[in-house]
Amino acid sequence: MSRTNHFTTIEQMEADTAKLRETACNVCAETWEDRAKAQTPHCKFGEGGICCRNCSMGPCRITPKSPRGICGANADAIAARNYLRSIAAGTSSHSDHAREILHVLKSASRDGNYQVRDELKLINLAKEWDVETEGRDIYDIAHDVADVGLLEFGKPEGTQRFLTRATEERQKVWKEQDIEPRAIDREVVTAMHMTHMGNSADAEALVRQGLRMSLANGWGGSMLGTEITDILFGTPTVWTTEGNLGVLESDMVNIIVHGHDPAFSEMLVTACEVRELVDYAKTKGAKGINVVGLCCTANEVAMRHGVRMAGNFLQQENVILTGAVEMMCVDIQCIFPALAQLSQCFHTKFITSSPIARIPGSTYVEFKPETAFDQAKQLVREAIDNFQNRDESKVYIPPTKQTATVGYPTEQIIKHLDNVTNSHVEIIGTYKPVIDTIRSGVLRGAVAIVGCNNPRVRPDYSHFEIMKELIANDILIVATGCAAQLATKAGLLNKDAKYLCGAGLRRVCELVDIPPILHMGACVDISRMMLLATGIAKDWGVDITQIPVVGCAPEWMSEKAVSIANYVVSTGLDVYLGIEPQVNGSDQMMEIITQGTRKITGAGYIINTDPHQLVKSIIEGIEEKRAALGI
Ligand code: SF4
Ligand code: MSK
Repeated sequence: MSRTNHFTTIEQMEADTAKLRETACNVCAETWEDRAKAQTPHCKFGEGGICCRNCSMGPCRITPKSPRGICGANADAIAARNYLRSIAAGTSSHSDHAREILHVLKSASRDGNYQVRDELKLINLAKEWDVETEGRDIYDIAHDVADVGLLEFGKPEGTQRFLTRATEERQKVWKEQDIEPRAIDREVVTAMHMTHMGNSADAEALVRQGLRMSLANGWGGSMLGTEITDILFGTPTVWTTEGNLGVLESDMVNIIVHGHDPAFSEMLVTACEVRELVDYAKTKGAKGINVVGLCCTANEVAMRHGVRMAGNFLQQENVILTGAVEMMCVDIQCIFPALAQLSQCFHTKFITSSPIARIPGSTYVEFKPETAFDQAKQLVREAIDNFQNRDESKVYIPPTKQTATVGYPTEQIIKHLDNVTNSHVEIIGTYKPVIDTIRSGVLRGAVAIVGCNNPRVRPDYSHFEIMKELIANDILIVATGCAAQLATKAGLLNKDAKYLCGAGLRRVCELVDIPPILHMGACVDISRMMLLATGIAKDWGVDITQIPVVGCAPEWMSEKAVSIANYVVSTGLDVYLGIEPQVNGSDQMMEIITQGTRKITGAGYIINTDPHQLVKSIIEGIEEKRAALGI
């Protein structure tokens, strides 16, 4: 048997889904596949971004016969305004998530529900922000840091503090192009103001605001979210865990944590380890409590606790369809409202916890930092009580799962590089070893693969095909979000995946003892990738636009992804998209997002819905950058 037979194919994943859809049929439930079919064909005006309902004179739709809305806005203005509003929603989502985490830091105390777990990171951030640290209690420092962070959202003057982490070249570009982001809330409010009826109709001006607002996300909200989460819950470290539906256990109480904000899931994970509750589960006939993650919450808890991962975005209904879930606890973002109704076909308790994500049919338990642990223990107790209500005739858990090595924030990447270079003191703590392997051609470059699933394409297929092709061509991958989850399910985060790599990447994996795809976290953690690319450019001594590193979102779907793609482009890295942004009703907008931004930031989109063509252009793009560097 070849080593590659250890991996799970898309066909195997689809066979599991097909079995679960039989269960759906038996309980008269619908799934996203049914709803996607019912929504097809999609509205062409919506797809092209040329339907405007920004005032009640409309909605106005652009056609050859009616090329302007009632106010005179044309396709370019309407598509650009809709695009900017998507970036505003995405920026708001990541940034509001960060704001919540900052409030949790503000509430942290030595004897409270939340403590500071990474004191060094807190001290470093305090110093970066000129918060006094000498002789002070760590919690006083934490509260001051939280206050400074919270001001990033609404300060009346100045730009985002984290911009100074970027290369000097990037900072110069942002200043010269007038896209340095000011307060996060201000950038979103400005975008909403610009897109109000009777304001901007200039597509380029609208896209420029999109770039600036996205930077308020990537180098503001998202970076804050990641930093503060690390301070509160610990900077991730490397764990070996497992992923896919086979992590659900037939003889244990299964609790799912789903969403993005780890403040809730961290408490639930801790509560599931409480001896008294584990014993209580045993009195109810279960062997124990099995807490597993879904979507980006899975990434968060896997890389801090090794918690196993049930799957990614389009797998969320499959998890309930196993019939073996006692409770699903959700926080924010990417949660199908359909889960509430689906849970009612089984014994599953569906718990919402945030005022940001209220879903009819759920049980709402508003999670508060002051009472978090008691609330988590109460929920776990209720899940245990629910074990006896499981209907065995409805249970089918696909056995498929894979081993995964996760948890490679920049700190871990540097640590692993240091481990293999400890005889060269001058390159300790730098990216120079990886730069040397890229320069010499052992590695051709690196790609950050991020993003969701989208029913517009065969789920997970594009991720899988692109990942396999890139590693076979000696291109290292860093992954976050649901793309990282596919890599988990497929077995590509297993160190054995080196057998799918080209000779150069395989050698690097063996030497550094890493898988060829490095799991960097949740979608909010793409800020880690920006710092990684920045570190490589700084240590290389070239502009960030020159390094053979690019971003790729093969199956993106959310407005967060639109904001992310814009901050990656603003950071100077090309972004390869497998799903077309909804602006193709405007030729000008298609030109701006693929070419026009290059004049502003030095980077742009390359779009191709065929994953094989897309990966071909990624490799060509990387080789072009190498050639331009003379390597
Ligand atoms: Fe129509 Fe203009 Fe109103 Fe939009 S803002 S709905 S294009 S009239
Ligand atoms: S969960 S934003 S589907 S990555 Fe972050 Fe996955 Fe995309 Fe949500």
